[in-house]
Amino acid sequence: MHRDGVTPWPAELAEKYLAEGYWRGRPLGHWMWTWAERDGDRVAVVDGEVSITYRQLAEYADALADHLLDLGLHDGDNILVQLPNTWEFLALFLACQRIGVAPVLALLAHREHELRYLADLADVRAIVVPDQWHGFDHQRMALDLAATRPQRCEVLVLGERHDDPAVDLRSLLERWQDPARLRSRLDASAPDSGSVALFLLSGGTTGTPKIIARTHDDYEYNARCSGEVCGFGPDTVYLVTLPVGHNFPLGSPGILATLIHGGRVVMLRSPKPEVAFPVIERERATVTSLVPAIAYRWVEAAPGGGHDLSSLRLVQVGGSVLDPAFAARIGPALGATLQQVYGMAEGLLNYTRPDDPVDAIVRTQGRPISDADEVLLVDEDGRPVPPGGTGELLTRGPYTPRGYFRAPEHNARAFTEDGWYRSGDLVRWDETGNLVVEGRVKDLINRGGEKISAPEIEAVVEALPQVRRATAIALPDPEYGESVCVCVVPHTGAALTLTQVREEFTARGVAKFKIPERLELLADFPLTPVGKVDKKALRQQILTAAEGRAA
Ligand code: OOB
Repeated sequence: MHRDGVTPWPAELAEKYLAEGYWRGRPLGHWMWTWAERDGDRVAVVDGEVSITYRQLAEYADALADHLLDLGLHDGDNILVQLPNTWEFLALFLACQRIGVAPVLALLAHREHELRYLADLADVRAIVVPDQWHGFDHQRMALDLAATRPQRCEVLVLGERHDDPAVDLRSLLERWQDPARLRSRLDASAPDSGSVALFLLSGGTTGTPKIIARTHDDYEYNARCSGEVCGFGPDTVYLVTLPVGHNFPLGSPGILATLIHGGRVVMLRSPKPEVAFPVIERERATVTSLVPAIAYRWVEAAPGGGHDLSSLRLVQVGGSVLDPAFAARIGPALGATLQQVYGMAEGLLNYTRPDDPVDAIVRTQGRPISDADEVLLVDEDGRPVPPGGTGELLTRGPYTPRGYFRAPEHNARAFTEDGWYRSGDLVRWDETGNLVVEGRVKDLINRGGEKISAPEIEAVVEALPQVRRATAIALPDPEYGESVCVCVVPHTGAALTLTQVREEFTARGVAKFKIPERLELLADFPLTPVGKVDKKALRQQILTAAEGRAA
């Protein structure tokens, strides 16, 4: 079903991608049964004590899809999904793929502020949450949010349902009908492969967070091709360490490529080494993906950690800058090959190849997966930079959509007229033929791989009565790479503390990872020649002052 606000690929390109086999013209829900026919009795997903075969997974997903239809959800509807790394997430994801319902993949860290925005933007018809997570009552939050939606909005709960309007997600998996009959009925209502399969949250844009509509065709290709590049196959045991709603563990190559290539997915609730290492040993995990902040903890914990990690072959690290000196330690410490991943929810995926020279693996962020990926590096005026020069990466290709969802004004800036996505990343081609990320021009803070939009933070702080102007910048952080610092010009005579700022974020229900870790009160901001806040100069000013204090 067509959704308003999705920018399609130009028709002649879509035909080419289909004709040349980049896109295969089948929805993900169709592929689910292809996998089940191929590998029915093999284990598809392990979650703690639970092991589920490919056939069981497909049958659970079908049962759930049938119930979603009963709840009134159908092709063209969107739902908000905020779930931990569980096999039920996967069943729900696939159930949606059967019937054309597109999940908007939120993070567990998101709170009312983010969920309300996403629910409005995608006009969601259901919200799926755990009952509780780390002491927070997601069920209550979802019920409150659903109650204020202009249209009927179901709340599906994984865990203990504590309120009447909520639906127990597990009960929808358990009620079985004749699987064969159900299967042919659902086959008959399969969505179009060019329609939206899922919505990813953008980590790459400026201003309010945007969402990216990924189609069945493009996302299947993105995962399949990534899996080929990374050597995924039937013996792959992929450990899901990062939150499932992220593009990296979901489809780069992640969970989907593991299923496409006949491997086994192992769900993990927490990336902490003390949780992950015993599971790697028990399940003989062969590959996982990490952000640098977590890779750091693993490397620190591995020697003498007492766990057998010898099954690990490939450790993928991406999402934010990886220091080359630290990168060099990862492979030896974990007894695996490092693979750097420079990706984006907007599409383009770059990987170092397992057989690249060690030096390239340690120093570069890899190269695109597809011969149909186009990459252009441009200067501030949009002109291509000379060979070897650094420029903003622009990209187009078979899995890089041509616009954000329902964001026409923003799209006019984020995409060029001929459909290139402006990544906001400053990169260069290295002599090895791989890309190196050198910096960025977009206004965000990358905290351990979680992207935080600076204007979103500024809007919250500027609403405080003490504040005349606020600006948010990234400061270096030993653990997360970057942390959020807000700089404030207060009204005359007004006093403001970091605690007050943080309380405002909490009161508004903003995700914790976005809450500023530092506050700087200033008389004025340095400005650029055109009168905008000069964030680079501001950052330098604060770092220099801090050094002065330390000396
Ligand atoms: C991944 O996706 P997003 O959408 O959360 O963030 C994309 C942005 C990129 O534009 C870039 O600024 C940054 O994150 N980034 C990196 C990087 N990988 C991503 N910066 C430096 N080095 C890297 N290796 O972060 C993502 C999606 C799929 C796979 C891997 C990461």
